[in-house]
Amino acid sequence: MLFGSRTLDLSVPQVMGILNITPDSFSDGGELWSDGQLRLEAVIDRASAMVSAGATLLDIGGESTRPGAATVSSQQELQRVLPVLEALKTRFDVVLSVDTSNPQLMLAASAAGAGLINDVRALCEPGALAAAASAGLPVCLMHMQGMPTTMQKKPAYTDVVEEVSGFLRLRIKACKNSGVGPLLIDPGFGFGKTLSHNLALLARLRELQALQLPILVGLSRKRMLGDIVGRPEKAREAAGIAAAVLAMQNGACIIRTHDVAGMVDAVKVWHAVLLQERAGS
Ligand code: 9MG
Repeated sequence: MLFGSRTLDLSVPQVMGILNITPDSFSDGGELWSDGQLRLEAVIDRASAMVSAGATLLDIGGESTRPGAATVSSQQELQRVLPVLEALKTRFDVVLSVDTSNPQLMLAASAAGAGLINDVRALCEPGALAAAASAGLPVCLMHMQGMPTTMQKKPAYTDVVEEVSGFLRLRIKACKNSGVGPLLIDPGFGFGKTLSHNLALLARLRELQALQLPILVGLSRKRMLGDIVGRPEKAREAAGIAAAVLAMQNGACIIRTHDVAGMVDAVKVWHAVLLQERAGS
């Protein structure tokens, strides 16, 4: 699949490293900041470590979607993300994804060398469909029930897999009507979902293949893993790998993670077994 100027073979799962550049993000927020300033050298070092470990995409986020996180203005988000994109695009031969719902940033990021728009609001913000169409980049459409500030208050579904799938189907249609694409889809683990909803989505992820689009998943360090293994965010790597392997087994082809090296090894093992299976022994 073509991501801007770079092609990735999605028949082998690809690992997307998370590069949160917010001072208050979920899990690793703030580590790249000092005295109220983003440390560009530290961002480059973090990106370099993830690329060396085998990430083929980096997801750059300037707005935290953690439940209850502070909102950022459009201008602040642009000021955070664009210098990072500029710094990374010439240094690393990977797809730079921009985690944003902001139409202005979608356009500016496309001009600055981004290869993917990752929108947790599935282009529902006013102007987002038109901006993504003009940006001309692939878009990952994620499902979320509610909005980040309130989404974990009382998530409710009759059949979570059917409802996530139905929502994505509508957004795919809206994108096609507006000339947006190519598309990827994401069930949005943890976004307006209880543990039981998340587990149902993971167990039945294969059903989303009916939408005939590449599936991206983000499970890394999430609360659902903490609820299962009882460990703090930074000690959930093994749990995240187990969940990602299940997701790959059920059709996921991009894995969004904080912990790239271990995930790359897991993908290699999973893929080696797949090839052996296909060889028929
Ligand atoms: C930005 N972000 C945080 N969690 C995510 C997830 O699960 N999927 C995608 N696509 N983006 C996410």
